[in-house]
Amino acid sequence: MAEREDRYEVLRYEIDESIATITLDRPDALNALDLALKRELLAALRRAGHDPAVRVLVLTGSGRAFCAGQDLHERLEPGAAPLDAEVRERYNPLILALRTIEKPIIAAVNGVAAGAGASLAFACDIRIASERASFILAFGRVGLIPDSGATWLLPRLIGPGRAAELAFTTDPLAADDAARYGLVSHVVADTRLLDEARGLARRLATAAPLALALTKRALNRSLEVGLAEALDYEASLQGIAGRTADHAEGVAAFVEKRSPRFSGG
Ligand code: T3D
Repeated sequence: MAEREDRYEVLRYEIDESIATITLDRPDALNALDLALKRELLAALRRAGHDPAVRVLVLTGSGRAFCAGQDLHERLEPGAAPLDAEVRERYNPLILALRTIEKPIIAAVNGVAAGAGASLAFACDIRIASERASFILAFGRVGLIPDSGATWLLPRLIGPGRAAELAFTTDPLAADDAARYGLVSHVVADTRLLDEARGLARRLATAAPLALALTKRALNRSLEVGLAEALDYEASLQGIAGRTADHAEGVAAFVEKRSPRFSGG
Protein backbone atom coordinates (compact mmCIF):
# COMPACT_ATOMS: atom_id res chain seq x y z
CA MET A 1 0.00 0.00 0.00
CA ALA A 2 1.45 3.35 -1.03
CA GLU A 3 2.22 5.80 1.73
CA ARG A 4 0.66 9.07 0.53
CA GLU A 5 2.38 12.26 1.67
CA ASP A 6 0.32 15.40 1.32
CA ARG A 7 2.56 18.16 2.51
CA TYR A 8 3.57 19.13 -1.01
CA GLU A 9 1.48 21.53 -3.08
CA VAL A 10 2.75 20.94 -6.60
CA LEU A 11 4.19 17.46 -6.52
CA ARG A 12 3.19 14.08 -5.19
CA TYR A 13 5.58 11.98 -3.13
CA GLU A 14 4.69 8.34 -2.61
CA ILE A 15 6.66 5.46 -1.15
CA ASP A 16 5.77 1.90 -2.03
CA GLU A 17 8.02 -1.17 -1.65
CA SER A 18 11.21 0.92 -1.09
CA ILE A 19 10.46 2.98 -4.20
CA ALA A 20 9.85 6.72 -3.93
CA THR A 21 7.77 8.02 -6.82
CA ILE A 22 7.99 11.77 -7.28
CA THR A 23 5.32 13.16 -9.61
CA LEU A 24 5.55 16.76 -10.84
CA ASP A 25 1.98 17.92 -10.44
CA ARG A 26 1.09 21.11 -12.30
CA PRO A 27 -0.64 19.44 -15.24
CA ASP A 28 -2.44 22.59 -16.48
CA ALA A 29 0.98 24.22 -17.03
CA LEU A 30 2.54 20.99 -18.37
CA ASN A 31 4.39 20.72 -15.03
CA ALA A 32 6.40 23.87 -15.78
CA LEU A 33 8.88 24.66 -13.04
CA ASP A 34 7.73 27.59 -10.97
CA LEU A 35 9.48 28.53 -7.75
CA ALA A 36 7.26 26.28 -5.64
CA LEU A 37 7.88 23.24 -7.82
CA LYS A 38 11.63 23.82 -7.89
CA ARG A 39 11.66 24.11 -4.08
CA GLU A 40 9.46 21.08 -3.54
CA LEU A 41 11.35 18.94 -6.04
CA LEU A 42 14.66 19.66 -4.35
CA ALA A 43 13.15 18.90 -0.94
CA ALA A 44 11.62 15.65 -2.20
CA LEU A 45 14.86 14.52 -3.83
CA ARG A 46 16.85 15.23 -0.68
CA ARG A 47 14.28 13.45 1.44
CA ALA A 48 14.32 10.34 -0.76
CA GLY A 49 18.11 10.47 -0.90
CA HIS A 50 18.40 10.49 2.90
CA ASP A 51 15.59 8.03 3.69
CA PRO A 52 17.09 4.57 4.32
CA ALA A 53 13.70 3.02 3.51
CA VAL A 54 13.99 4.33 -0.07
CA ARG A 55 16.21 2.33 -2.42
CA VAL A 56 15.12 3.60 -5.84
CA LEU A 57 13.49 6.82 -7.10
CA VAL A 58 11.09 7.25 -10.00
CA LEU A 59 10.53 10.75 -11.40
CA THR A 60 7.50 11.41 -13.60
CA GLY A 61 4.90 14.04 -14.46
CA SER A 62 1.13 14.19 -14.11
CA GLY A 63 -1.14 14.74 -17.09
CA ARG A 64 0.15 14.80 -20.65
CA ALA A 65 3.63 16.25 -20.01
CA PHE A 66 6.75 15.26 -18.13
CA CYS A 67 7.87 18.87 -17.62
CA ALA A 68 7.82 21.99 -19.85
CA GLY A 69 10.85 23.60 -18.20
CA GLN A 70 10.97 27.00 -16.58
CA ASP A 71 7.53 28.54 -15.98
CA LEU A 72 7.73 31.33 -18.51
CA HIS A 73 4.86 33.31 -16.95
CA GLU A 74 6.94 33.59 -13.79
CA ARG A 75 9.73 35.28 -15.74
CA LEU A 76 7.38 38.23 -16.36
CA GLU A 77 6.71 38.81 -12.69
CA PRO A 78 8.24 41.93 -11.14
CA GLY A 79 11.35 41.07 -9.17
CA ALA A 80 12.06 37.84 -11.07
CA ALA A 81 15.63 36.79 -10.32
CA PRO A 82 18.31 37.32 -12.99
CA LEU A 83 18.79 34.14 -14.97
CA ASP A 84 22.34 33.40 -13.83
CA ALA A 85 21.21 33.52 -10.20
CA GLU A 86 18.11 31.46 -10.92
CA VAL A 87 20.13 28.80 -12.72
CA ARG A 88 22.81 28.67 -10.01
CA GLU A 89 20.49 28.75 -7.03
CA ARG A 90 17.45 26.78 -8.26
CA TYR A 91 18.33 24.57 -11.21
CA ASN A 92 21.90 23.50 -10.60
CA PRO A 93 21.13 22.05 -7.15
CA LEU A 94 18.37 19.92 -8.72
CA ILE A 95 20.73 18.51 -11.33
CA LEU A 96 23.47 17.90 -8.79
CA ALA A 97 20.99 16.16 -6.49
CA LEU A 98 19.88 13.82 -9.27
CA ARG A 99 23.49 12.97 -10.11
CA THR A 100 24.81 12.64 -6.55
CA ILE A 101 21.98 10.84 -4.75
CA GLU A 102 23.56 7.41 -4.48
CA LYS A 103 20.44 5.50 -5.46
CA PRO A 104 19.17 4.65 -8.95
CA ILE A 105 16.83 7.31 -10.34
CA ILE A 106 14.52 6.35 -13.18
CA ALA A 107 12.80 9.01 -15.28
CA ALA A 108 9.41 7.76 -16.45
CA VAL A 109 8.99 10.27 -19.26
CA ASN A 110 5.24 10.35 -19.80
CA GLY A 111 5.04 13.20 -22.33
CA VAL A 112 6.88 16.24 -23.54
CA ALA A 113 10.10 17.11 -21.70
CA ALA A 114 11.10 20.64 -22.75
CA GLY A 115 13.83 23.04 -21.69
CA ALA A 116 14.96 22.37 -18.15
CA GLY A 117 12.33 19.62 -18.05
CA ALA A 118 14.42 17.74 -20.61
CA SER A 119 17.52 18.46 -18.52
CA LEU A 120 15.87 16.84 -15.50
CA ALA A 121 15.30 13.68 -17.53
CA PHE A 122 18.89 13.74 -18.85
CA ALA A 123 20.21 13.90 -15.28
CA CYS A 124 18.38 10.74 -14.19
CA ASP A 125 20.25 7.44 -14.40
CA ILE A 126 17.78 5.64 -16.67
CA ARG A 127 15.00 6.95 -18.89
CA ILE A 128 11.92 4.97 -19.89
CA ALA A 129 9.58 6.78 -22.27
CA SER A 130 5.95 6.53 -23.13
CA GLU A 131 5.31 6.41 -26.86
CA ARG A 132 3.90 9.94 -26.63
CA ALA A 133 7.07 11.35 -24.97
CA SER A 134 9.33 13.82 -26.73
CA PHE A 135 12.38 15.88 -25.81
CA ILE A 136 12.68 19.53 -26.89
CA LEU A 137 15.68 21.73 -26.20
CA ALA A 138 13.25 24.65 -26.28
CA PHE A 139 15.70 27.10 -24.74
CA GLY A 140 16.65 28.59 -28.13
CA ARG A 141 12.99 29.36 -28.87
CA VAL A 142 13.08 31.93 -26.07
CA GLY A 143 16.57 33.19 -26.84
CA LEU A 144 18.36 31.15 -24.19
CA ILE A 145 21.06 28.51 -24.17
CA PRO A 146 20.50 24.94 -22.95
CA ASP A 147 21.11 24.92 -19.21
CA SER A 148 20.61 22.76 -16.15
CA GLY A 149 23.33 20.45 -17.39
CA ALA A 150 21.96 19.97 -20.91
CA THR A 151 25.21 21.07 -22.60
CA TRP A 152 27.19 18.63 -20.44
CA LEU A 153 24.84 15.69 -20.16
CA LEU A 154 23.31 15.46 -23.63
CA PRO A 155 26.56 15.20 -25.66
CA ARG A 156 27.64 12.42 -23.32
CA LEU A 157 24.31 10.63 -23.76
CA ILE A 158 23.85 10.91 -27.53
CA GLY A 159 27.09 12.40 -28.93
CA PRO A 160 28.10 15.98 -29.67
CA GLY A 161 26.73 16.20 -33.22
CA ARG A 162 23.23 15.07 -32.36
CA ALA A 163 23.22 17.22 -29.22
CA ALA A 164 24.23 20.27 -31.27
CA GLU A 165 21.51 19.62 -33.85
CA LEU A 166 18.80 19.32 -31.20
CA ALA A 167 20.07 22.42 -29.39
CA PHE A 168 20.40 24.57 -32.52
CA THR A 169 17.16 23.54 -34.21
CA THR A 170 15.03 23.05 -31.04
CA ASP A 171 13.23 20.33 -33.03
CA PRO A 172 11.39 17.75 -30.92
CA LEU A 173 13.03 14.35 -30.56
CA ALA A 174 10.27 11.74 -30.60
CA ALA A 175 10.37 8.76 -28.24
CA ASP A 176 11.32 6.22 -30.92
CA ASP A 177 14.17 8.39 -32.15
CA ALA A 178 15.28 8.95 -28.55
CA ALA A 179 15.47 5.16 -28.19
CA ARG A 180 17.43 4.91 -31.45
CA TYR A 181 19.87 7.52 -30.10
CA GLY A 182 20.21 5.60 -26.83
CA LEU A 183 18.73 8.45 -24.83
CA VAL A 184 15.90 6.28 -23.52
CA SER A 185 16.20 2.59 -22.69
CA HIS A 186 12.66 1.54 -23.59
CA VAL A 187 9.57 3.00 -25.22
CA VAL A 188 6.31 1.59 -23.91
CA ALA A 189 2.59 2.24 -24.29
CA ASP A 190 1.49 5.18 -22.19
CA THR A 191 -0.76 2.98 -20.06
CA ARG A 192 2.20 0.70 -19.26
CA LEU A 193 4.77 3.40 -18.42
CA LEU A 194 4.52 3.50 -14.64
CA ASP A 195 4.21 -0.28 -14.36
CA GLU A 196 7.37 -0.67 -16.46
CA ALA A 197 9.26 1.95 -14.45
CA ARG A 198 8.17 0.50 -11.14
CA GLY A 199 8.91 -3.04 -12.33
CA LEU A 200 12.48 -2.01 -13.06
CA ALA A 201 12.62 -0.08 -9.78
CA ARG A 202 11.46 -3.15 -7.85
CA ARG A 203 14.24 -5.22 -9.41
CA LEU A 204 16.83 -2.61 -8.47
CA ALA A 205 15.38 -2.37 -4.97
CA THR A 206 16.36 -5.98 -4.35
CA ALA A 207 20.00 -5.40 -5.39
CA ALA A 208 22.77 -4.68 -2.87
CA PRO A 209 22.26 -0.96 -2.12
CA LEU A 210 25.88 -0.09 -1.41
CA ALA A 211 27.00 -1.79 -4.62
CA LEU A 212 24.46 0.33 -6.53
CA ALA A 213 25.62 3.47 -4.74
CA LEU A 214 29.27 2.79 -5.51
CA THR A 215 28.40 1.89 -9.10
CA LYS A 216 26.71 5.26 -9.56
CA ARG A 217 29.74 6.96 -8.02
CA ALA A 218 32.08 5.14 -10.42
CA LEU A 219 29.91 5.85 -13.47
CA ASN A 220 29.83 9.54 -12.55
CA ARG A 221 33.60 9.64 -12.10
CA SER A 222 34.19 7.85 -15.42
CA LEU A 223 32.76 10.87 -17.23
CA GLU A 224 35.54 13.08 -15.95
CA VAL A 225 38.75 11.04 -15.77
CA GLY A 226 41.04 8.95 -17.97
CA LEU A 227 41.19 5.15 -18.02
CA ALA A 228 44.09 4.78 -15.57
CA GLU A 229 42.34 6.91 -12.96
CA ALA A 230 39.03 5.14 -13.55
CA LEU A 231 40.71 1.77 -13.07
CA ASP A 232 42.25 2.92 -9.81
CA TYR A 233 38.93 4.36 -8.64
CA GLU A 234 37.13 1.09 -9.44
CA ALA A 235 39.75 -0.78 -7.42
CA SER A 236 39.28 1.43 -4.37
CA LEU A 237 35.49 1.22 -4.52
CA GLN A 238 35.70 -2.55 -5.01
CA GLY A 239 37.73 -2.68 -1.82
CA ILE A 240 34.81 -1.07 0.00
CA ALA A 241 32.21 -3.31 -1.67
CA GLY A 242 34.30 -6.40 -0.96
CA ARG A 243 34.16 -5.76 2.78
CA THR A 244 30.33 -5.64 2.97
CA ALA A 245 28.01 -8.24 4.40
CA ASP A 246 26.09 -8.05 1.14
CA HIS A 247 29.12 -9.25 -0.81
CA ALA A 248 29.46 -12.19 1.58
CA GLU A 249 25.74 -12.88 1.24
CA GLY A 250 25.94 -12.74 -2.57
CA VAL A 251 28.77 -15.27 -2.67
CA ALA A 252 27.04 -17.54 -0.12
CA ALA A 253 23.80 -17.41 -2.12
CA PHE A 254 25.65 -18.32 -5.31
CA VAL A 255 27.35 -21.29 -3.67
CA GLU A 256 24.11 -22.43 -2.02
CA LYS A 257 22.19 -22.00 -5.30
CA ARG A 258 19.58 -19.63 -3.82
CA SER A 259 18.55 -16.00 -4.29
CA PRO A 260 20.55 -13.52 -2.21
CA ARG A 261 18.88 -11.48 0.53
CA PHE A 262 20.73 -8.17 0.62
CA SER A 263 20.40 -6.29 3.90
CA GLY A 264 22.30 -3.16 2.94
CA GLY A 265 25.13 -4.05 5.30
O1 T3D B 1 14.85 30.95 -14.88
C1 T3D B 1 15.05 30.83 -16.10
O2 T3D B 1 14.27 31.25 -16.93
C2 T3D B 1 16.28 30.14 -16.57
C3 T3D B 1 16.03 28.72 -16.83
C4 T3D B 1 15.53 28.33 -18.01
C5 T3D B 1 15.30 26.91 -18.25
C6 T3D B 1 14.20 26.64 -19.26
O3 T3D B 1 13.53 25.66 -19.09
S1 T3D B 1 13.98 27.71 -20.59
C7 T3D B 1 12.76 26.89 -21.58
C8 T3D B 1 11.37 27.07 -21.02
N1 T3D B 1 10.39 26.21 -21.64
C9 T3D B 1 9.90 26.41 -22.87
O4 T3D B 1 10.30 27.31 -23.58
C10 T3D B 1 8.79 25.49 -23.33
C11 T3D B 1 7.50 26.29 -23.43
N2 T3D B 1 6.42 25.42 -23.82
C12 T3D B 1 6.24 24.98 -25.09
O5 T3D B 1 7.01 25.26 -25.97
C13 T3D B 1 5.03 24.15 -25.35
O6 T3D B 1 4.10 24.36 -24.31
C14 T3D B 1 5.33 22.66 -25.46
C15 T3D B 1 6.11 22.39 -26.74
C16 T3D B 1 6.11 22.14 -24.25
C17 T3D B 1 4.00 21.88 -25.53
O7 T3D B 1 3.20 22.44 -26.55
P1 T3D B 1 1.62 22.12 -26.60
O8 T3D B 1 1.09 22.76 -27.84
O9 T3D B 1 1.43 20.66 -26.45
O10 T3D B 1 0.99 22.79 -25.28
P2 T3D B 1 0.70 24.35 -25.03
O11 T3D B 1 -0.68 24.66 -25.53
O12 T3D B 1 1.80 25.18 -25.53
O13 T3D B 1 0.73 24.42 -23.44
C18 T3D B 1 -0.36 23.97 -22.65
C19 T3D B 1 -0.48 24.87 -21.45
O14 T3D B 1 0.74 24.77 -20.70
C20 T3D B 1 -0.62 26.34 -21.85
O15 T3D B 1 -1.42 26.96 -20.86
P3 T3D B 1 -2.91 27.49 -21.22
O16 T3D B 1 -2.77 28.39 -22.41
O17 T3D B 1 -3.67 26.23 -21.54
O18 T3D B 1 -3.36 28.18 -19.99
C21 T3D B 1 0.80 26.85 -21.74
O19 T3D B 1 0.88 28.23 -21.48
C22 T3D B 1 1.29 26.07 -20.54
N3 T3D B 1 2.76 25.97 -20.57
C23 T3D B 1 3.50 25.17 -21.37
N4 T3D B 1 4.80 25.39 -21.14
C24 T3D B 1 4.86 26.34 -20.19
C25 T3D B 1 3.57 26.70 -19.82
N5 T3D B 1 3.33 27.63 -18.90
C26 T3D B 1 4.40 28.23 -18.33
N6 T3D B 1 5.67 27.92 -18.63
C27 T3D B 1 5.95 26.98 -19.55
N7 T3D B 1 7.21 26.65 -19.81
